[in-house]
Amino acid sequence: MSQATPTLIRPTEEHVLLRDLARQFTDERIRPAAAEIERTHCVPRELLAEMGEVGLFGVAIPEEYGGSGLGETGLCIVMEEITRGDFATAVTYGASASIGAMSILLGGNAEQKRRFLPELAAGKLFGAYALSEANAGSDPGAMRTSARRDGQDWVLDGEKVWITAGDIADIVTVYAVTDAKKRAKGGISAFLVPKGTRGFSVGKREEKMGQRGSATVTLVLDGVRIPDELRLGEVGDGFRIAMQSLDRGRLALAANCLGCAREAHALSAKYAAQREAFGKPIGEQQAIQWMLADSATEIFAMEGMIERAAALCDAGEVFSRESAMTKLFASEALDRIVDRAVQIHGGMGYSSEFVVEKLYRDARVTRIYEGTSEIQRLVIARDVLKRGK
Ligand code: COS
Repeated sequence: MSQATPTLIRPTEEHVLLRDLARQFTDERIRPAAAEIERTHCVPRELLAEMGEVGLFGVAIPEEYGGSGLGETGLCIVMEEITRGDFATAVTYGASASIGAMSILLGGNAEQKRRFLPELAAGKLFGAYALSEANAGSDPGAMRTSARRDGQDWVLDGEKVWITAGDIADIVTVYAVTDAKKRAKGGISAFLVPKGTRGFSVGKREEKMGQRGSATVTLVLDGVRIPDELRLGEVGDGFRIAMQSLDRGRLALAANCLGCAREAHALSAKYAAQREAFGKPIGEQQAIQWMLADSATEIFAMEGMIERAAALCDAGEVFSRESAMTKLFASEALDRIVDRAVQIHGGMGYSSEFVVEKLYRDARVTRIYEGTSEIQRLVIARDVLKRGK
């Protein structure tokens, strides 16, 4: 179901080519596999490897580190397109290409970037991001995972929960308390923990309402010894790295919402033109027309917000507020759009034989993960009060 209109108002030629590539890959490789990915609860490693081969993992990584340097704008384009085929595949991809790689790009020193980013860009190394804990979701400053210095090493203990792709990641950015008195104010540090490190293991896997193909796991750290050279940023800089990575992650997530919304809307428009009631297609009934009009309008707003926020990010501006606004609006609009899609499909929309049933389930978590809607409002309101506007 290809869209004729590109998201960008003035896309560069490279961004147009990138969208074509991501769209073709989605239509040929991801969409046909989506039902199987959902059924088996697994995005095949071979599919991720293929995405690496065609260059999708390096989109937001600068050229000097082996990426294509197409920035957050490029990443949003890929996220949107892949999500049209399968949300679970897109979030699995994003665990490495977005939030996993970005924490190294934002927090790493030159040596760490040279060592890890080219392999992440090629999709040969898979990254992930581990911040949340059982009692520290919206309030990560309350985390309990600790890192204590021991000679040239650090020893990490604790448990991280809700980690996307934590089961397949080769390298995980783990945030841990290094100063319990300071916490979010300089008492949290970031560490790169390679898979296979002694004491580092995968625990429980969540059974989820939607996005079932993407693995969401607990990671257990039991006396995990990490050399100081795998610490990201300065000691105490971890909270800043985590938040800056989330600024980008939230924007990419808004692009996921846009992709899912487009799919639900296109399916609804097609169904409304075909399905008849009272002697004519339901799309000719005003009740259905209003739903289609509202969804089209919200999709248009999402496109504009994502484009502007990504442009700010790529220009090196602070965009925390814009990222939070875009994530808030996109996830809440998506919720309304998938709800309308189910309503338009009637009883068929409630059947797992129809894709909109899956889209409805896939969408719900977007108002929760990478910061709930309530946290986005908090970020926005704090900035309003700080700037006085
Ligand atoms: N960019 C850079 N620095 C940031 C930042 C950002 N976006 N957000 C916060 N910081 C800095 C602050 O400037 C502050 O630094 P100083 O100590 O130098 O002043 C420090 O981090 C602490 O910030 P703050 O006082 O705002 O921390 P809080 O504990 O109040 O937390 C919120 C702020 C609620 C916004 C943060 O905890 C949050 O985003 N929570 C949701 C987490 C989340 O999204 N979880 C999902 C997990 S990932 S799937």
